[in-house]
Amino acid sequence: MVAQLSTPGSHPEPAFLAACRRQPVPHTPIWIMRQAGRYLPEYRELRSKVDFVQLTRTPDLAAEVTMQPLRRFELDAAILFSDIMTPLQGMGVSLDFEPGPVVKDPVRSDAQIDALPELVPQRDVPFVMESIRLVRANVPRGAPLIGFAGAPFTLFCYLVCGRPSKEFGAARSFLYAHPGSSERLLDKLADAMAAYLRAQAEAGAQALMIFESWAGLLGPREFQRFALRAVKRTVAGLKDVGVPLIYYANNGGSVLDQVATLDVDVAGIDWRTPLSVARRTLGPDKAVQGNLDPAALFSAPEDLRRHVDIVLEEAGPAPGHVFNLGHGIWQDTDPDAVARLVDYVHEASIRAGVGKGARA
Ligand code: 1CP
Repeated sequence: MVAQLSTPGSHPEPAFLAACRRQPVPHTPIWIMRQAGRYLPEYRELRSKVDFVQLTRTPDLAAEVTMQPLRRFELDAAILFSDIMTPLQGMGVSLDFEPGPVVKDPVRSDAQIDALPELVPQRDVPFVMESIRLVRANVPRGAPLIGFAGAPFTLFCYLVCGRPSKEFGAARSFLYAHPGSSERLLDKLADAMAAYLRAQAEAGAQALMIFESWAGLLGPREFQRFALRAVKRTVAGLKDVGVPLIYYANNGGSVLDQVATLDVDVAGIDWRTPLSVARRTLGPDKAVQGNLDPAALFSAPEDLRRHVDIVLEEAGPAPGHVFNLGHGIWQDTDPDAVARLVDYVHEASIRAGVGKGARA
């Protein structure tokens, strides 16, 4: 957790960082999961010339793609252009993006688990830290930069299953067939991600987000035994890192009570759980991030405003709300709808005076 001190005479903190720390803000800050990517013509243009892995490994290109959405929209934060699988590639895991990650040799034996090396970020993925430094030096409006990693269980899903899947059956059955080996693999991933996230903060990332994209695959008992235990280990490794931590559990409504026990500043909420319910379950010590349905960006403009009003209302007047979608933006979204969304979140939250109220 982060100390809530502000230095007298310093510049006002960016709204995104203030909201993460549940401090009052002039407007509700907004950024969008997957904001750098295929719905943007300028991304597709660059991608037509450079393959995805090359983009992530070339600091000036990764920094450029990170900043593309901030030039177009008045977003309150940038997120590093990279992928949750990038550090695993750095650990020697051979994989392709098609466009989702496909692992050449899925990890299914103790020998493979033992062979996974420790991650040394400066040695194995130095381009990530270099990209962070470039973004920090050039980002429009001095917007804060979010570094990120996959949560151990979500990485486990791709490593064990080998490719994107609706059910990740091979990964889920591995948990039951080999619980001890699963825990060992999750522990290794947890430690690697702690080192990775710390290195990102040291390079200049001003907040760190952990993506548990496949939280919804597990019942509450398995979530607790495998996913929560492992991510707690990552979070424990980041205790004194000094920047806000965000944990996002997609389709995580049934495990929110468990998320409440995680020592992070912000909980990312998908669109299936109203923010008022999330706030009640999480208690006053966590900010919330979310949670407009990505499909709502296909509404008529006046309807989109109504959907935004509902999210702002559900978040309530207390500080500690970062507006976002409930999951990543769809690639066929009209960028003009994003512009309308960003501008309206600012306008409506200023009008309503939300985020300035007393703490809940
Ligand atoms: O062809 C291309 O251009 C590659 C498509 C692509 C992109 C643009 C992939 C492959 N990854 C990314 C970038 C990316 N991935 C970012 C940075 C961009 C941004 O957010 O602005 C981030 C934060 C991620 C994180 C990521 N990758 C997650 C967690 C977030 C989430 O959406 O749940 C996950 C699950 C992945 C795996 C992955 N990598 C790529 C794809 C298409 C996928 C999803 C595969 C699947 O559905 O299982």
